Amino acid sequence: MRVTALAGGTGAAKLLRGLAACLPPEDLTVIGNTGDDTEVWGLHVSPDLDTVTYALAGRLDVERGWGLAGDTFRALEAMAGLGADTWFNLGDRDLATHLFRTRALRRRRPLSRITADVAQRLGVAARILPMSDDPVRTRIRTPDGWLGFQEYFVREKAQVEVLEVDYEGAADASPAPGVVPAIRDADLVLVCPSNPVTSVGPILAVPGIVEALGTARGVVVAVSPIVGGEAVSGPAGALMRARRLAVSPEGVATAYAPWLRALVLDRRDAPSAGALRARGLTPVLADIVMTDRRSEIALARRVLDARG
Ligand code: FO1
Repeated sequence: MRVTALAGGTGAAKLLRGLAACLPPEDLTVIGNTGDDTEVWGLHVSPDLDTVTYALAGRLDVERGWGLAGDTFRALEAMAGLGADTWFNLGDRDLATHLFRTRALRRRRPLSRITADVAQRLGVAARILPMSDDPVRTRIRTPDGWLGFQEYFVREKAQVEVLEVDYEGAADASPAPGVVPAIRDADLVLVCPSNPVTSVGPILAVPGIVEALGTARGVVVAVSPIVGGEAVSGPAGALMRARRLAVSPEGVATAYAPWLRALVLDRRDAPSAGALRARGLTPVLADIVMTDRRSEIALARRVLDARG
């Protein structure tokens, strides 16, 4: 069964690990958010592409949810000693990925080719595609002005009020090669339990992707990142409110309407099932919160069964 997953952030990595245990890896394509991309010390960092790649390579630092397991931070210490910004922590081995990517980008190699190079070198058989090879940057408007996503999420620890979210560059971006066919031709398209506004939103903002979702030949299923009225992790609640979305399974359904067919929600949110059915969606109850490998695989199996 060919599965295409739209992914971003830490919630996605757990489910993708579960999926990789249930599918032949060559049947899995992941379309990664690049709205979180940022420049650190002159290097191009693609956090969501790296998190997905590291997760599928079995190399992710699962405690942090980003970076490489067992990494050291000697270069970071040395940069601090030189007075450089160090609020965004780059590990020593993680740096190699950013050096490799930045050098290739300077040689005008497309991000999609670079992402495939890194995945192949790390032994990942699944296909990982950036949503676009063109620059798209999520920006957050606060009472003190606009912030880049990492300034908001990491430097300010998401503790500032969100007035608006913008996907700069999205209107002029095109889906990366392979993205539209991967959505259109999959047996199952899965929206991972990622932040609907800043992890999935940028993907949907790339012209052509929502149309592909609307004409997908397979079932389009999302896993709710909201359980019991709040985000399982991260600032999804605040960002959904900024987008006037209810922080609930219904709000997730609104964010993904009209192309979503089924929504996997936590058993605690069973009361939302009726409202979802009334909107023509198939609610699928599951244990959404993944705390270990067993629960990651259990949720992945539940999602694959949701195909009906
Ligand atoms: N998240 C943090 O909260 N603090 C960090 O210092 C940090 C560094 C970092 C380095 C590389 C990378 O790929 C991700 C990193 N992240 C960090 C996570 C990053 O903010 C992602 O955008 C989030 O995972 C949300 O997508």
